[in-house]
Amino acid sequence: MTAATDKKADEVPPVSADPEEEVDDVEEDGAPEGQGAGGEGKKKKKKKKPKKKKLEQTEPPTVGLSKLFPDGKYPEGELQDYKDDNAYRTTSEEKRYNERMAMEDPEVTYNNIRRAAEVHRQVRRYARKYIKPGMRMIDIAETIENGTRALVEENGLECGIGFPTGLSLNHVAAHYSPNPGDTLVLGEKDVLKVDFGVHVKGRIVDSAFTLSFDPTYDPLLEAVKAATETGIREAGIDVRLGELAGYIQETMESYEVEVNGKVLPVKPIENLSGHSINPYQIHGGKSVLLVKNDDQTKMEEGEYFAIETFGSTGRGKVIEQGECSHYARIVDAPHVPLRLTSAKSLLNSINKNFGTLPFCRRYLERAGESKYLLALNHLVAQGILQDYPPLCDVRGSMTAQFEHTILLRPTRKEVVSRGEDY
Ligand code: 57R
Ligand code: CO
Repeated sequence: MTAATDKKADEVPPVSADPEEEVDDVEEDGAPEGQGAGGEGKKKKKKKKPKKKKLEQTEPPTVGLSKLFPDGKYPEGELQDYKDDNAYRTTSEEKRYNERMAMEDPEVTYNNIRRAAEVHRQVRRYARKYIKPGMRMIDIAETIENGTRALVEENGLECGIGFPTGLSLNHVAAHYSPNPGDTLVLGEKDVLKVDFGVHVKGRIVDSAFTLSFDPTYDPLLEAVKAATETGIREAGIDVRLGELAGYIQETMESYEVEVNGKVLPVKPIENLSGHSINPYQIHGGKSVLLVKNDDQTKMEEGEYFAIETFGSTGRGKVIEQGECSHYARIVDAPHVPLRLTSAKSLLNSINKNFGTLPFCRRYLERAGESKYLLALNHLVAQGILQDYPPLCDVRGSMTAQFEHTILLRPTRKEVVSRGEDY
């Protein structure tokens, strides 16, 4: 609530934009309206005060969120209590105290994460309405990216796009984004995974959903949505990653989908995973696989995870296939001297524009780079950049994905990217 609104009775009303408006309704002699000298009888029409229209988001989304949240406080995500021997945390004074302590520091990440999450919700709300078969993948990607840039009020590496907009289709499960010149058009029968990220001070909100325009694969989407919800519900402080994978697998495999009269089991994709997230680092090193395994690693208090599951009607295994669009600097990559000058200047541009945040070729061109491919591949070959080619199950199979980002706060689990849509 900005100063303007919480006006105390005794305060002189602030001079609004057009002083005219103020004066009108106060007669010189203070007499009630219309009764004054010379105005006998003629009832002067009381000009209605134009109602302050509440600033709303536009379509396509263009209004920076600082305009919609003038007090800078962003909405909390969905709160889920911890279970079993961590349930005490919800009411534990000590936990609430040090959380409050943490909360005092304005810089604290929570509000930054929630601002990024609100941008994600408002951009995807428009994307889910706007995306239709017949559209070019590049137009879909740029509409999402322009929305993110406007709403997060992009400002260099302070806040902006978290990673390349994933628009993987059908048997392609992840890491496809259109490259410059891509003329691919979304088809009626396509199953589209929309996976995009927003960051504020390096705190990346990573959330994804699947769209289809034909009901055939609805059971596949239901299976994956339920498996992701199981992952979110079962995640928690001290939970072992291998066990969590087992719960996700159980839910996923309890579904099947009938395609052209053939009943196909829904398989979790065994070599894809959710992941911990660190500041400016999309994969923080801990992977939440989708098939039971003996990874005894525990989730810890304060950690930040992307819980995502992938289901497939194919082999349930992906391979790297097709032209690469996704790249990221390898965090603490060994320093290697670069002889190729074009590679040196490309690396400078990458450090300036992306740092360790993932990027794609379109973002390089947007940053003014051209004829960069040789240098790009050289930086990959030198182990300075990691390339992330599209991850594909067998042609003809269908894959789906749902993803939310969760925060393991001392007292409760916060599903920061939760929305009314998924
Ligand atoms: O979330 C270069 C990106 N991520 C964008 C997102 O799971 C990611 O491979 C990474 O741009 C780089 C995976 N797991 C193995 C480690 C077992 C994939 C699938 C989902 C995705 C896209 C992901 C993955 N790995 N890192 C985040
Ligand atoms: Co992710």
